[in-house]
Amino acid sequence: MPENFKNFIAGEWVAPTTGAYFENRNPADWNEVIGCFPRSGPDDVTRAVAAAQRGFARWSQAPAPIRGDVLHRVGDLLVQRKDEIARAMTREMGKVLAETRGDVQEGIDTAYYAHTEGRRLFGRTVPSELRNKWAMSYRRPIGVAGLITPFNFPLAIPTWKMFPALLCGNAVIFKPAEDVPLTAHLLVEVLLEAGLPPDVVQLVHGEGSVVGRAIVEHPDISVISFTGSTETGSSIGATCGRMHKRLSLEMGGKNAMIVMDDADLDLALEGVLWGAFGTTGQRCTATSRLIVHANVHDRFVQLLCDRADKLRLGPGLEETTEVGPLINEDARKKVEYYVGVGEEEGARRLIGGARPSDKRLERGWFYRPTVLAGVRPGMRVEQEEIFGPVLAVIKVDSLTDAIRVNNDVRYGLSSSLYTRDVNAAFRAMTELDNGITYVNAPTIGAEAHLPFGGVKQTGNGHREGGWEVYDFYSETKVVYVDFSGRLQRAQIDTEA
Ligand code: UN1
Repeated sequence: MPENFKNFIAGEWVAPTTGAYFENRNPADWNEVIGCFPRSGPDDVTRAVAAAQRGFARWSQAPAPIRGDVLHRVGDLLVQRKDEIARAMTREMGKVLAETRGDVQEGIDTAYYAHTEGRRLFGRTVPSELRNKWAMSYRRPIGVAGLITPFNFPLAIPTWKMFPALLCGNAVIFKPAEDVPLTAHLLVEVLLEAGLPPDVVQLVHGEGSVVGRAIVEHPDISVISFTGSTETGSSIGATCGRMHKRLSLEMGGKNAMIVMDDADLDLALEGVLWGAFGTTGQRCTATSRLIVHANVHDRFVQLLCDRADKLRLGPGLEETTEVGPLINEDARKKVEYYVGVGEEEGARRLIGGARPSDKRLERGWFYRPTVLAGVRPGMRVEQEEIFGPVLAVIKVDSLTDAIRVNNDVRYGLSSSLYTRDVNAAFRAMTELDNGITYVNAPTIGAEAHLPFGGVKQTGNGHREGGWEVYDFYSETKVVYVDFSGRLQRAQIDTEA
């Protein structure tokens, strides 16, 4: 019998009030049940919020450097448990071990960065316009934050949200994606072992339409951070707008790599293989469009297909595997649907477009790396996020065209340009309409200490990571101290 896992609410591991559970299966072999996790209901969220409010009352009073010390210990424990967590993550999520180790490493980096921020959290002291008066700002915790996270970075993305939220003195309610509850469980274990006061973190498993919704709609949760689809993000945005909640959204992408005719093609080839087929194409930052200059198009696409067709599919736990499975049946159906759409639209399927024939892989959600050539701007496979190992290739005649094609989608997360021309590189840096642009590197691989996020319908103006996210999880308070001993009227009593 698979183990029944629990929620963590009010300082205890507890069964859900619903008594219901869902199965967590290995996407590389769906016969393997990893465990059963709570299919929680709104009452579990209500209990979690009450506990988080108690947690907040205490934790918000702890000095920020002390909060930072707890996060340092979290980083140390993640270092110790890196391999164990990576293996658990590969079992439930599917991506290869090198990548799940990288996912844990991103959490470690985020923890150590948060620790340093505990001794910064800068406010400002600025001159007052009046004599004998000081004017300054500092940062205060907000309250209870609701964090709703996706399957593709089961550890890193929760830490991007949770560690800054905690460092700023908030309490958190964590609702991980249904596909990756085990990694979430392990992360909460680590937080508790590191000495985080138990009421400060609550873990509530379950479905987005039930638990996620209850979190978004709860009046005592004042901050929401969500990573996932643009459609869900829009509806969360409507609720948060109505309820005056602070909201950070990180949503879809349709990221392009541009390869100019003066590019180092060997370098660009390694880049596109990693950007398009790493994580089986399931990154928000994945390279899903390849925009190639006509002068090198045929040669580059040939090189790409030769290599991509040889990528080794298999279970992520095997060290020789290069591409793991998709996350679940719906994900594979979506990929199959879009490959069909692309062919109907007139794209040419050069490789892939099918499940692997290998019998060994028939109980997993595998799909072969797929390259669609002859894609024209405006086709659905060029515009819509597929979230799988499908690359749409568009031929262009100039950098101007390449930039236009890159920008002409509703998303704006990351972009990439391969060239040896410094002027072209700087022009692209200025004109590519994305939150992140890479020069001579693929569209994936953002580092934890820089702001991460996109423009247009990828986000709503906030950034995760780096220094900027600390503004999101704190409230600015301004203090004026008038030590003149008399009434001074701003904007009126000014004198040189
Ligand atoms: C995501 O794709 O949702 O930049 C996050 C990267 C990773 C994070 C990706 N560091 O590819």
